[in-house]
Amino acid sequence: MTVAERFEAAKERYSAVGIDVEKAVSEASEITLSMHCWQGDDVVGFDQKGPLSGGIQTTGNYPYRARTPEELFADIEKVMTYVPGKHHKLNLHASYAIFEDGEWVDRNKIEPKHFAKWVELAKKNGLGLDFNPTFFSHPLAENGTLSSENEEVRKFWIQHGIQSLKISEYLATETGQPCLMNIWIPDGFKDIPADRKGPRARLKDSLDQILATPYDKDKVKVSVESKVFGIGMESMTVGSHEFYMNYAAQNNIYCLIDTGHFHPTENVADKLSSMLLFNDKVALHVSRPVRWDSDHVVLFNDDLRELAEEIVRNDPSRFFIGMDYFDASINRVSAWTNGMRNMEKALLYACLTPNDKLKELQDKRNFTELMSLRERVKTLPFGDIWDYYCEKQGVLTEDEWFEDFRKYEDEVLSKRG
Ligand code: RNT
Ligand code: ZN
Repeated sequence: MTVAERFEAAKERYSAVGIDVEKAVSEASEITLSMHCWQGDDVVGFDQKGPLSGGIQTTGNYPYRARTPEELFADIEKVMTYVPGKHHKLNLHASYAIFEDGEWVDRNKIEPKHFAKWVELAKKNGLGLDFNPTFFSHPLAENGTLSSENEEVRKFWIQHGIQSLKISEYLATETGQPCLMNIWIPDGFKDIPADRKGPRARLKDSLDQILATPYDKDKVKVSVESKVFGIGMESMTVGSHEFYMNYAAQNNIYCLIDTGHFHPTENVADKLSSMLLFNDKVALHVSRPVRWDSDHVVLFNDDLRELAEEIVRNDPSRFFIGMDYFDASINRVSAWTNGMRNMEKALLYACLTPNDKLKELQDKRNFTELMSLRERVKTLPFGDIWDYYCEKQGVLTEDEWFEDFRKYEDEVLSKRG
């Protein structure tokens, strides 16, 4: 059977539970995902020689890591050919500044021009751009950044934040779309701190100083990302969830919820509706926690489906959906692709869920039928709609993309040293 034939048959099955498949397909394709640039090179970036630091780690040594802007760009373009959806963005980190003609400047001096090549890439591929200052993998980030007790160090990182605002504004101007600038810092303590308030007060003051810099609030949206712990920061993180939730509310900026940054038994999907009652938007880093790590490749699993359902039920345009995972133990291009496609799958799956009907059953407290309908939906031929969705947008289907990727690995990636 062709994809079109399978689609027609599947459509009938979905109509039987009241789902308008064409509408679902078109809704899903309008949702914007921001693809992180850092899966392609193990979060190494171009501005430092040292190792990744800040309580995040990439493990594994699969070959063919992108080592230059050209290689990373080629891989990004390849991944994008496998991702359906019409309006995507690329999410950059400051450490991916591109220096030319032997120039190099430190993070407190980076400027828009160091991201001109990224703008070119974005424009060529019709992508928006988001930005993250990089408060890790740097000699001055070893003992705290925005919360540091060393005033010189703290000043350096405040200036990095200010430069990042300028760069974000430039990215927004160039792409004609708002740029989300997300702040995550690795500051924290391995063991029980004697003073929790001091570091948090300094973080608050540092953020105040960064945000006091004039910037165009229509173009740049600022978010702050919390984390419950990091490797080597097991006892306390300065940027906790309570800290940022209050800071964001008071300063009219956004909270970013990374799905890997909570205790493993917390349901992150459950948090979104609460956030939306008090904020016009919520920012996300979609990631997959596994025990103590937060950044495994995103899979099409229950957690992701529940997250996507919350997004779809509560108006996808109220979310900044960024991806955040990295794995160096498998091919980086296929890891990247799987995570992006899985997010797309979960959103399409959520659009193909009879959400109104399920809500009605809940409101009638008819939990008997609610459970049964939910389970019935799970056995509908979702794969046939997914393949149609891919094909319609000129992207290879589930049976096809991996073979094509293999060719890229053989013909392009394997030539890398
Ligand atoms: C780390 C945070 C942060 C980073 C990226 C590279 O735990 O999730 O978002 O993953 O900024
Ligand atoms: Zn994150």
